[in-house]
Amino acid sequence: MVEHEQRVAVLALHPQLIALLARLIGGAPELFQDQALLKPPLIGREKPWHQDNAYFNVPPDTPVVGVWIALDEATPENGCMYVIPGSHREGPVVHFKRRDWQICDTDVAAADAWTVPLQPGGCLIFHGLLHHGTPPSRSPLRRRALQFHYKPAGVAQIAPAQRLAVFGSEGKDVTC
Ligand SMILES: O=C(O)CCC(=O)C(=O)O
Repeated sequence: MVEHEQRVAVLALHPQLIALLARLIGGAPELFQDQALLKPPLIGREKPWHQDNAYFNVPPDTPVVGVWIALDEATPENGCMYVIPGSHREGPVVHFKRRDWQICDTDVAAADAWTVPLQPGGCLIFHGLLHHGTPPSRSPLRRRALQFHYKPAGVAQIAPAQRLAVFGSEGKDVTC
């Protein structure tokens, strides 16, 4: 979107945001993914608990930062973010192909979860290893969001097999 829509580029590359991200990342941030996340009314699907780094071919402990911006009011009813504060400090955890590419439900400290309701324009900034997800929506209110992901500029790429050796469950004698 950033390459095609100036209004998105203005947000994703805003100098104040980039300065904040540089402090969090400890170096120059590089935008590498932008997404529109649409949870429709009444039928919006769950995004189960996961760590974003499980999806990215960068060294698993890379300080990737996600920026999730609500475009509509986001509430527990229409599928706002749920996070487990501090869970990024546990490092990478095994993901399973279940309802999605996700952390096993029984491996998540769900009792420690915080909901993150946001007004339109409100923003959640979070580490790529944070355990997070969104519930299904049965609300009549749609929930739209933008999400940008940044990594340290110049960070090495890894092969998918290297990523799965850490985040994948195969060969680890673990069940879900
Ligand atoms: O917006 C959502 O419903 C889920 C977003 C998310 O956690 C992700 O894309 O990694």
